Amino acid sequence: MKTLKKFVALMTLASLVLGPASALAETVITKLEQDGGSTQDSAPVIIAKWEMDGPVASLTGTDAATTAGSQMAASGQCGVHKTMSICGIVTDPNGKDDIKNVYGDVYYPDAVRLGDSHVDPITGNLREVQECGEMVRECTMTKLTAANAFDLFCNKIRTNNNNLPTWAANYNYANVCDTANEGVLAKETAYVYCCDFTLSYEDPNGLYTVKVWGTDTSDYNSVPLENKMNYLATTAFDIDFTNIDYGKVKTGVWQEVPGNTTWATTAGVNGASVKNCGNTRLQMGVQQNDMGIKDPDGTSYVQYKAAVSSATNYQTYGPGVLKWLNATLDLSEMNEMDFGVNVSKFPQQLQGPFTGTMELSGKSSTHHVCQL
Ligand SMILES: [Ca+2]
Ligand SMILES: [Ca+2]
Ligand SMILES: [Ca+2]
Repeated sequence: MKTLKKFVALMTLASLVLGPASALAETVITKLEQDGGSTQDSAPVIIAKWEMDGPVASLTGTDAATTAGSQMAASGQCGVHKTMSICGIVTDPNGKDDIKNVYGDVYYPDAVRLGDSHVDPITGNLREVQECGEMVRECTMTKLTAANAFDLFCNKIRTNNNNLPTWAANYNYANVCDTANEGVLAKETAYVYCCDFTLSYEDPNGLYTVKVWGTDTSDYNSVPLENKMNYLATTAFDIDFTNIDYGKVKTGVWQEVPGNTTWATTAGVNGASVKNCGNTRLQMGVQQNDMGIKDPDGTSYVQYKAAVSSATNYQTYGPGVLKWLNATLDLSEMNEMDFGVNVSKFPQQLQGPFTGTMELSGKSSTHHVCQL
């Protein structure tokens, strides 16, 4: 025992001599707080805010629907994003030039989980939500010239899209635009700030919270002004095949033509892949004609089957029937489409080869629910 105690004592001494630098890793607590930060009477004031079709430079003042507030439309094309401009009218009790920075913050719809295929359009990386309704991104705004600000808000929006803006209490078009009412844009006592925000073609449809807030030279933060922007549902898909060739088919034997998960840059024959290009989840439907394999009285001898993804079973369907396939494609998911045909009889009066048509349809499916 004595020997052991000595050993411990020696070890303690050794660590004292070597000091903290001998550690491989140490955690140190750091701390700071913002000088200013909390809202004060002299902080900037967000008078009104809105979203419109971008980019800012085109000063559109438009959105996708006449419904009150802002609605944005997705492209429905893979890789084609939507540029949305976020704007706010900002003033400050110390004068408009006391305003330092103004930001637009966009938050995902609360209830939506993105799935495993969602790619952030700015970073190019896969992105899942870490918490329900988390911030998508923040953009830093720049101010418009007084002339552009007045024309955009007091002419274009007031006249053509009157119900677009969200207002802070006690503000309206009269006390923003009319000289007789000391309008803040008419008298140039406020600025309009805007930024461009990229909505991916595959950002989920739904209600996004959008906040505009600012800071001043004393580092005081405004109260944010927020609304809900509705990214309207668009269901769309793309395929990388123009033909399905079943090849040589034996009577009564299923002939399968599996797809693949390799996207063909030029659409061709077989190797079928489908990709979700909308902002909803996607269910695929398929319908085929009888390829002319029938008797004169209309009796048909063809059956088909199809599946999306190798993880689901084939579903069979007859000619002329629209079959909705069970698998659902997540946002921007690409997957295979597998097809099969069974000809129970080749009528002797007919000669091949036989050709027909396949119609593919897409319909929206509800998003994954966020329950993190
Ligand atoms: Ca101020
Ligand atoms: Ca609208
Ligand atoms: Ca393919």
